[in-house]
Amino acid sequence: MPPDTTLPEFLALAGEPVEFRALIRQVSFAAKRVAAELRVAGLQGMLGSTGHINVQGETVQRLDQYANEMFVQNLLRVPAVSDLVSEEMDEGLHLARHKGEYALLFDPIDGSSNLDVNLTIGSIFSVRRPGDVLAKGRCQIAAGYIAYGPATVCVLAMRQHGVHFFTLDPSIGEFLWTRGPVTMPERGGTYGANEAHTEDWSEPVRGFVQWLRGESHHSTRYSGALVGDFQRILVDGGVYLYPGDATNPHGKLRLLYEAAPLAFIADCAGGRAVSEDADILEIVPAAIHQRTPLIVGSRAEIDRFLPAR
Ligand code: AFP
Repeated sequence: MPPDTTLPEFLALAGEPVEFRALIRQVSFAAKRVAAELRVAGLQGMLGSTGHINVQGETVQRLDQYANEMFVQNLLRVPAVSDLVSEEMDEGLHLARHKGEYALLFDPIDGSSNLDVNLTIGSIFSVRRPGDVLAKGRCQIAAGYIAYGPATVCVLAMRQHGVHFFTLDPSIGEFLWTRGPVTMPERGGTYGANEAHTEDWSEPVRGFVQWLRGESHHSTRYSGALVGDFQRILVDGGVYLYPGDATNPHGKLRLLYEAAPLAFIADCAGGRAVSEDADILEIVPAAIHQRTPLIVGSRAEIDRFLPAR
């Protein structure tokens, strides 16, 4: 792939339908707006909270609200998108006047606690058929995330083409193809988890982390933002864990727009994602904001925690 291939060119060369290309174009435009806002938020008084509590029971940061508005506004322009599900919206948004080929499920800002301290955060998205919003994650058409770090990188996974990285060139405002198809290493050298909850974890989880830390000589890398920790694992291998604990017995992360898209990306790259007793991609959601434990990463290491059936 030529190094200056833009995201739209890549999708056209890949033969993706024009409606799907329009959807990804608007996702990438929303991401560019969020990236631009993040660069100046501290200068324009856009940090801090709105004072509102969302459906998750979490305090909404100004940038959470801004990013959600950018995704909604931009996706409303795509006639092929009939349904939107967002972490920041209590209910799904159905657009009856639209044709109804795609639903977009997204977490507009993942890692909000990193906003005021200028650390990596992300946006996560999942593309489904409208009738599959509450189907298992294996039915996803595509999934991806944008990591807002030293560079802004869009990672997009599609079944037929694998996982590809596109890096934003701010001088021309385009996401340019930079690598892919990406394969997740079979094993890694780090694991990410909030070990303050160790005492609440199940015995199998505690034993697995003990193995990672001991016999497997993994180091800890945990940033407070799933997207940044996942990006490390996708490139270098390893494991990220957010198991159930006393505060979140069913896990903290949301299935539809956090765990399932990352599980899809991991699967397309040769990795694997499980809850504590099932493959994430096989879980049938009961509600749009359902939570799940998430243990994701290098297949050989995940298989050791939960042998593939
Ligand atoms: P926020 O978006 O509320 O900061 O949560 C981020 C997150 O969902 C995920 O990105 C992190 O890995 C995890 O939660 C951090 O949770 P803890 O602060 O409980 O470790």
